[in-house]
Formats: sequence, C-alpha cells, structure tokens
Amino acid sequence: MLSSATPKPPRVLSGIQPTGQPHLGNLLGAIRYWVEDQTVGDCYYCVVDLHGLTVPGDPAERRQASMTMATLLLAAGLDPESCTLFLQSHVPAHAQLAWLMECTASFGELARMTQFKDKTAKGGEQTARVGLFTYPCLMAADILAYDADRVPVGEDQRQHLELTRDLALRFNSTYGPTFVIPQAAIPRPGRGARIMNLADPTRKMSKTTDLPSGVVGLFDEPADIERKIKRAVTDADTGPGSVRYDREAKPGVSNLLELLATLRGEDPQRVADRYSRYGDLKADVATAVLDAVEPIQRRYRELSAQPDFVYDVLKTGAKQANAVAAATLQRAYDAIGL
Ligand code: AQP
Repeated sequence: MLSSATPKPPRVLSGIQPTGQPHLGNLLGAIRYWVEDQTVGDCYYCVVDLHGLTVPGDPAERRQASMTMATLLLAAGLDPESCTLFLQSHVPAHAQLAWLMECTASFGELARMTQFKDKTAKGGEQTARVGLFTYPCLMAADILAYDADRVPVGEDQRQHLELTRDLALRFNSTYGPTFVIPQAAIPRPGRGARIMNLADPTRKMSKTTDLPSGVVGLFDEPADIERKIKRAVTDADTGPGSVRYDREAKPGVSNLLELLATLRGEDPQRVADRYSRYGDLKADVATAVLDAVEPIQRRYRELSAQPDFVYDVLKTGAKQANAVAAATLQRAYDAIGL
C-alpha cells in the first residue's frame, strides 16, 4: 500500500546583511530565489544584523538599516504568511551556537576564507575586527540552528557553505548526530550567481564598494539605474560576433548578457544571438532591470509608511525562529556536554 504521508517540505534558511544599499546582485543572486522558495519550502529568512557589526556603524543608523532591509525584503515579495522573517539579533541561539562553532573550527580553516582575505586586503588584517575573521562560524550557526536542508545564496558564499558542512560533519562525528547537513543552492552559471560591478566587470557587485558607479542600488532613481547601465564598461570589439557570452574574454558584455538572461529567464548564449551592437543590448538590459526594480520600489514606499506592520512581522518571526533555534541549541549543548 502507498503511504499517504506527505513528504516534509525542505527547510530553507538564508540571510542578508543590513550594511549599505542592497543591489541588483543581492536581488538576482539571492532574494528572488528566496521568494520562489517560499512556495515549496519551510523558509526562514533573516536580516543578519550581528554580521553587520564586523564593520563600524552608528547605533541609530544600524537600527534603521535593519528595518530598511526587512521592509525591502517584504517589498521584493517575501510573504510573512509563507515564510518566517526575523532579525538575527532577536534570536540569541545564533550567537550561542556560534561559540560552539568557533570551538569546532580551526584557525587555519578560517584563515583560508577568501572573503576575509578580500575584505582585509586594503586595511590589513591587524586592524580588522576579530568578528570578520570568525564571521563564517556565526554563519554556520545561522544555518545549523534551523536544521536547514538548503541555503539559497550567491556564488560568493560557496566557500562559507562548504565550511558549514565541514563543521556540522565534524561536530556530528565527534559528539553524535546533532546537525542536519545543509546543501548550498547557488544559481546555475549564467543565472545571477555572481553579478559583476558594471564599471569594473572583474569585481563583484557589492554593497560596500569604492566603485558605486557600477553598482545598481535597489533604491537608486530609475534615471540613475539607466545611466549606470548605459555607461557599463564593455570592450573595444565591434562587428559580427562582438556580442557573445564569454566571461573570461568579455567580462563586461557577458555580465550584461547574464543580467538580461536572468531577468528574462533565458540562456545568456541565446540572448547574445539576438544582438550585434552593445548599445541595443544595454537599452534592453536597462528596460529589464527597471521592470524588475520599479515595482519593488513602489511597494517599498507603501510599506515604509507602515513601520508597525514591519515591526510586527519581525516580532512574530523572531518568536517562531526562537522556538526552532533554541531547540537545536539545546540538542548541541546536550551533545557537547554542557
Ligand atoms: N554580486 C552578487 N551577485 C550575486 N549574488 C550576490 N550576493 C551578494 N553579492 C552578489 C548574495 O546576496 C546575498 C546577501 O549578501 P550579504 O548581505 O550576505 O553580503 P555579501 O555576500 O558580502 O554581499 P555584498 O552585497 O557584497 O555585501 P558586502 O559589500 O557587505 O560584502 C548572499 O546570498 C550573497 O551571496
């Protein structure tokens, strides 16, 4: 006889830092997949305000930035009826479990994290906050606290996800089965996994950047978005075959093709076949980006007028998240002998 039990939906967890203005890379590499996953998964999404402490900031601005990010996520399509949205600092188990992860990870493992190396390249390691170094342990705690099966993130987070899996496996083999081993859900190549800075397509589009002219901010004025796209760096090729998807040889053009392909649900090679001039491609990219961003901006303006609603969503979310994360923490404490 066939079992009538319905399979459990996958548990999904992801987060975003409230540092700087969210951008097109965050939307295409992560947020839009979070929105999609709501319909199939049991989803927990958080604004990772504790991670934001790895860089300096003013307390009042920090508080506002978390609310802004939560409002943006709702404007982008997160539905509090279909997912749990909360602030990381409202759930104490994240920081508590992070310590257990720090006592599971080795110094050498953390020293190999490329994001730490990249982020300290300019200012030097000596003055970097220790939190920036141990950041992947807090991220592992964020994920493991929810028994997450899948973690939708951009390509830049792959290494941190691999570390999370290693830490969970090590903890389980040392202290007995405690954590679910999560899978990274990274967009396919060419589908928004790593959107590059339009002014320097060899660098990732980032919230914290010294090249803002290449970052399409989700709060940018439509005219600015259009201008940034039209001024995107390409190359000096002209004539037949100049519009082609080749990330190594043609990073600027490939980034534009990837943007259009991701937004229109197509393959970047196919998109390339339709163009012979960079100007036409840029014009269509600008239209597609504005089609995606303007409704989010409109909804954001509506929701910003209802801060109590957003706060209530976060309060309810924290209650639900606490119930799950506290149980996992207790399991880990029991296993490790606390
Ligand atoms: N350029 C990108 N392309 C695709 N996905 C991206 N993500 C970030 N940049 C791109 C994904 O967005 C999610 C949230 O990112 P985050 O807030 O955790 O910070 P981050 O990965 O460090 O991204 P930023 O925007 O570059 O911030 P800063 O400048 O503060 O470091 C993640 O899933 C990330 O993969």
